[in-house]
Amino acid sequence: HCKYPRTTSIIGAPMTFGQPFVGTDAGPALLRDRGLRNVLTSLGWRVEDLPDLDFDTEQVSDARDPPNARNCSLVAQGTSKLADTVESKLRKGHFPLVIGGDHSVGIGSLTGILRVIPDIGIIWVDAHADLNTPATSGSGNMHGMPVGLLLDHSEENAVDFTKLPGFEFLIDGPRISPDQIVYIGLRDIDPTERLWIRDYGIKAFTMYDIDHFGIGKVMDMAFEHLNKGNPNRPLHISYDIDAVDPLLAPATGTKVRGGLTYREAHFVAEAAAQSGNLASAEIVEFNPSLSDDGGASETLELGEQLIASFMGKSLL
Ligand code: HAR
Ligand code: MN
Ligand code: MN
Ligand code: MN
Repeated sequence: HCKYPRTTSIIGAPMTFGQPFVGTDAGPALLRDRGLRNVLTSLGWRVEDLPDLDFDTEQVSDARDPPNARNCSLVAQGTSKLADTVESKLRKGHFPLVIGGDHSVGIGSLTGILRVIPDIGIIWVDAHADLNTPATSGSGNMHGMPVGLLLDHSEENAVDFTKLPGFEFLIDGPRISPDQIVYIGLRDIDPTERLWIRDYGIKAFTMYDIDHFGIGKVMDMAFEHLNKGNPNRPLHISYDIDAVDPLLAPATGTKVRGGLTYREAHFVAEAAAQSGNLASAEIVEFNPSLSDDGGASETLELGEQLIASFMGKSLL
């Protein structure tokens, strides 16, 4: 008996509205064109390759969108669809594999997962903490907010979803408790994010920790934290490609130098697979139009290889 569901559903989430650039919508199609289905099939998965979610690109932003939550109604429309899709695939026993799209898709993936597995442990691999809310974000870009919107905040920091057109579905939606998520690879953290990571006691392994302990020890500590009290706790990995060093993954919108090496990037993914508890995954923030041809295909190739690693490819 294996712990993995035997079928994975590839869910293309071609979202661009969580950040200012065009191009993040190309990720799902380009990964499919590279042969993602075959990669997964060769790892033993049955693959349900769904058509990309239909994120309306023609609709202009709602005039009520607040400036501190840009394209709010469009992000809400897409992430609401994604939440429903992820929820229904999990209920069928499938493994949702969400391909972004910018990281605002995490709002939808996590909401869908939490509806079915409220206790899911979350591995957030990213240069950024994505812990802003409309009240704290300096940019108003919602790809910097997925964790911030869904966190079970103290009363004073709580998000008012009635002020975010389209996000009514989150008013009574499920929340992430601060001990439910672990960060890997952080190196660009805003002041309020830093404050909240400390005040809420969120487990965060920055690049400093990876340099200090090595990636093996860091992942051991990450699982020790998430598995406290339940060695079989189901896990979700949310992999932002900008966690990887921009020399290796240049085709992404918010590059931060000093990221994961090739092997560190894979080790995180391999360790997640090795846990035997992975229940769902997402990979986000490819933007092939932000790099020349060489950089874009290099980044997508790395993405494909990382997917293979967290979907169970082992070196031996
Ligand atoms: N913290 C910054 C902001 O909120 C930038 C974070 C967004 N960048 C990402 N997400 N790619 O990981 O605007
Ligand atoms: Mn089984
Ligand atoms: Mn991110
Ligand atoms: Mn990021």
